[in-house]
Amino acid sequence: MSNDTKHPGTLDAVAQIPTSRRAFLRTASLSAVGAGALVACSKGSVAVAQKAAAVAAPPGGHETATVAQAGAPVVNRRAAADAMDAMHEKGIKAFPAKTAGKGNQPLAPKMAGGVKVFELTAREIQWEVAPGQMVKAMAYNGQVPGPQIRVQEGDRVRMVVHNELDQSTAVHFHGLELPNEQDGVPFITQPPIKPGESYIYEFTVPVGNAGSHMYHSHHNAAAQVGMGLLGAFIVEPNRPRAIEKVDHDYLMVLNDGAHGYTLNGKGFPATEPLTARLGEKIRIRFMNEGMMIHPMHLHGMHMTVIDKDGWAQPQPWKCDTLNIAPGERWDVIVNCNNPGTWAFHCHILPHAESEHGMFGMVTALVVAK
Ligand SMILES: [Cu+2]
Repeated sequence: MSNDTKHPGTLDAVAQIPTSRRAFLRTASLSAVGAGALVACSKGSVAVAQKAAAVAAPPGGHETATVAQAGAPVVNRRAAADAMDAMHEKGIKAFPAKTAGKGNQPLAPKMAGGVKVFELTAREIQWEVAPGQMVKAMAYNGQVPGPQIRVQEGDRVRMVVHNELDQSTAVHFHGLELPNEQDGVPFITQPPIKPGESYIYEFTVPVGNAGSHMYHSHHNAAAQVGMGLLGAFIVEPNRPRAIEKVDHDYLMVLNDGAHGYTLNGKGFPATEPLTARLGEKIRIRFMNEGMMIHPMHLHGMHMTVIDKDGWAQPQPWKCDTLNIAPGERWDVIVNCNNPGTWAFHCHILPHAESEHGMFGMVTALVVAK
């Protein structure tokens, strides 16, 4: 009978269990995990596990049945489930967890003769990406994402950039259709900004170029953007559409570099929930500063997509899962008509959940009655 648990399918299933799951099973104090228990954790081999359990279970004791093998230690499946569930519950109960530092803070410009002047200082910092988890970051003005810049179509803007990093950098204004020399790409449109140097960009935001744009490093960018040199550059339209009139305007900047999977610079449970009252309309500006796609899925309500990369869609369209590719910005409206706390997460599940519970690209939309 123990042959059942040595079926080739069983071994395949065990081989597919990621290292971290095996680590979990060890740390869950399961006395010498037998093949039967591993199978029980693997969806693909449920039938095999059930068969093994049925064989080993005492009559009427299915709920807390132990899986036994000749010569193998006994494992309590219920205890294993409880241990895993406790980790999941702990994460949810901690949400939203307080951490030091907050990104996306609005940066007020200084006015200089009709020009809106913004100052950015790039510097290496320590950043608390999740509770107690400090990481090395490169940040504008000490924030990840960098400060939120909001201007209007037609504004004259001056960006003063100070480089206090140990490496050169440059700033690209992603989505803005600027004169070539303001594009921020070293050796194509400008020299790199060396450590200790400052550089000034100045341009007029084109009329007709409103929407959710970004600014980020365009030098050693996989590392620099991955470590936090990025931010939102939002251009308000001169003539807003009726559909843009909302009660809350939320930013959701996605990243997947050195800090893991993050929303607005934090991983769950340190992510911030979106909140609204029943009947309110919210706008969410998704921006992907990472290197992977992230299909963002909202539970309980649909999203109405209005803009892609700042450009109005020919017609608003609806979805509940919206794929955000690197470099893309998508603007959606949610009519918050379903009360409750709704999970809101990337649906590439290894970006959001493990046997230890939820992490990374998970937040919630809380609709209060
Ligand atoms: Cu993802």
